[in-house]
Amino acid sequence: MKNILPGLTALVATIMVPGTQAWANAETGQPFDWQLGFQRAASPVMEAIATLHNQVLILITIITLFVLGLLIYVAIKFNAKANPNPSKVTHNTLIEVLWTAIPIVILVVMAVPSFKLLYYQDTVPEKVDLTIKATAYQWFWSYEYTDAGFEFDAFKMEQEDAEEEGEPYLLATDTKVVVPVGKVVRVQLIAADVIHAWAVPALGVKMDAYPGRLNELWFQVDEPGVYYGQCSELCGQGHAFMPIAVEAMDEADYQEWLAEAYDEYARVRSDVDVAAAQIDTTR
Ligand SMILES: [Cu+2]
Repeated sequence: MKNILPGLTALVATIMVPGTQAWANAETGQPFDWQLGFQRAASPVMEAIATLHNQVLILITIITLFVLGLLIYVAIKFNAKANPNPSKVTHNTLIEVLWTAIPIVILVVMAVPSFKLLYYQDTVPEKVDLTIKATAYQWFWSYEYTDAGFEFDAFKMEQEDAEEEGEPYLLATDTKVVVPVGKVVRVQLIAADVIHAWAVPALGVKMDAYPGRLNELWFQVDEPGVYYGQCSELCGQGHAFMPIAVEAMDEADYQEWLAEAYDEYARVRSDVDVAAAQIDTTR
């Protein structure tokens, strides 16, 4: 019963208060038992996605209840017992115009905020604070901090290590992507072998990484924390073993990390250690 309560609370709050994040009381940006809706939003884009989702949910609930009401009305009023001599009417121009026009109006009403959001998430803001180039390999990610001039690889964290660190296995990585809170981060995406995708639900980002083509996405993290994601394009047998972990820090902590990371990673790298990417899929 205790487990059902957050879900019920979320359901009631979602129905009663449009646009709220009913799951905001969840402690982390991760999924939890009996969750309804998305993971807790941690970026303006994800907040906008959740809001639009909740608004459309209200709209489809009203439409579904209306259609259900009509069906019940028809089943009761026009069944063979209640209505032994059926009407022979086959056309009613007014109703036909209405049931064409009203759905079109509803679709247009839905399209306006939907397209607004689509362009909002698609357009990288002019002022970018940090650019990270993510390269996808079978089966890990490599991150280059282009301005600072260093790069590192991020492999999945082994199960024993994840349990020890209290991090979710298959979502945690041995090295995290670190970003400052409240800053616009641009991620440029490319793949070295096959198509992969870089996705972090709490940040509202998901973008394919192609060989030979540079894609880009942007996000801005609202509060410090670790946000997990996964490769979201089937990319081979190790597809499930190339997670993404983004850690957002306050500016001061970020600068400290940056200095340390520079000392550790800045180097000229001749090639990627592909042998290290071989994943034991037997476990
Ligand atoms: Cu992949």
